[in-house]
Amino acid sequence: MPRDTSPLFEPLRLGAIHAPNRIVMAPLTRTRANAGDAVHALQAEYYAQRASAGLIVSEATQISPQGKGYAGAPGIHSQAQIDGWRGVTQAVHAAGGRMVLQLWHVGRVSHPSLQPAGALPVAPSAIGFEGYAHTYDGPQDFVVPRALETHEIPGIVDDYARAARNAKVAGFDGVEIHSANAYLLDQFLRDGTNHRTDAYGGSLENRARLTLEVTDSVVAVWGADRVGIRLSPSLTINGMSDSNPAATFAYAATELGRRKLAYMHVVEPKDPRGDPMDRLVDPMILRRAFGGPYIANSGYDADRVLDGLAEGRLDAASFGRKFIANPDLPRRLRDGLPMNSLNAERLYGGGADGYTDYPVYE
Ligand code: 8OZ
Repeated sequence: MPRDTSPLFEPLRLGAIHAPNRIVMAPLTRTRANAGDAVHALQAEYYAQRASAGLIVSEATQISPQGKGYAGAPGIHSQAQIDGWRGVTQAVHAAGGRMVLQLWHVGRVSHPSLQPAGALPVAPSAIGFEGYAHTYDGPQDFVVPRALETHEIPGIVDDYARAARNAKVAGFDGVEIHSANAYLLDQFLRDGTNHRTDAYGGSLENRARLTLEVTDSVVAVWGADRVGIRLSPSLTINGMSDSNPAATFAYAATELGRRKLAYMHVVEPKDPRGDPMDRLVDPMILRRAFGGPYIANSGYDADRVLDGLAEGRLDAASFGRKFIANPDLPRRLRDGLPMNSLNAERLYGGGADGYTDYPVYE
C-alpha cells in the first residue's frame, strides 16, 4: 500500500494567506533579471508554472541598490522592477496561486562592482571573510566591508518599508523578510559578524534589534498576518558563527512570535540524523519559541513532511531544487510520481533553458 499523502493537502492558514496545501516553493535565486534588475515575462511564466504550490516565496529580491550582491538578481526599488513583478503576480494569480516577495539586503556578501558608485559593501562590522562574490565579471574575492554608522540604520529600515510598499503595489499576497543565510540581518544577529558597541551590537537584545525594527516597519505596511520571516540558525556559510546560537535564535524567535507573524521559515540542518556538530540549533527550539505557523526547509521529501506533520514538528515544508525541476511538484508528491532530474548547469543565469522547460508529468 502506498502511503496516504492526503495530510500534505490539508489547507493551512499562514496568517491571512490561505494555503491549499503544505508544499511551499522555497525562495530560489536564479539570476535571470534584466539589465535594470527587473524580472519580465520569462519569470512570469516560470512562477505561474509552479502555482500549484501552497505558497510561492519569490527569489531573494534587493530592497535597495546597496542591498545587491549578485549579478542578475532582481530588485524591488525601481518602477520598472515593480512593473516586472506585477506581471509575475498577475500570472501566478491567474494560474490560481499565491505568492510573497522575499525582501533582501546582502550586507557584506557583495562586491564594489555591484554597489552604487563602486562603494564598499556594508555590514555591522568591518570583518572580512573567505570566498568570492558573483559579479558581472565572474567570481571576485570578497572585500572587507564598511561598518554601518549608527545614524545610517534608520535609512536601511526605511528601505525595507519602501520595498514592502512596492511589493504591495506589485500585487503580492505578502512578504517574507530574509533574515537568514549570512546576509545583512543575519550578520547583525550573530556575534561572529557583529562586534558593534552601539544599540545594535553586544547583547542578544541589541543584535536582534535590526531584524525586529525591520519586521515592525514591514508589519506597519502589510499587517503582521501577511509578513513571514526566514532564519537559518545552523548555517555557517560565508564565515558565519555565533558563540551561543541556540540562545541567539531562541530570543529572536520569541520576539518574532510576539508579533504574530504569518509564519516563520527555517533553514534546518541538512541531515537531522547526521553529525551533531552540523546541528547547532535544534529547530524545535525555534518552533516552540515562535509559536506560529512553521515552514521547514532543507532536503525534505514526502515521507519526511508526513512524519513531521504527524509528529507536530512542522506545518509545511518548502522545496527548492525539486520545485525547480518539477513545476507540478505537489501532484508528483501526492501520487508518488517519478521526479525530473535537475539540470545543475542551468541554475543561475541564462534564459528559458533549465528554467521554464521542465515538463509536467504526462
Ligand atoms: C544561492 C545563490 C545565491 C543566493 C540565499 C539568496 O542563500 C540566496 C542565494 C542562494 O538565501
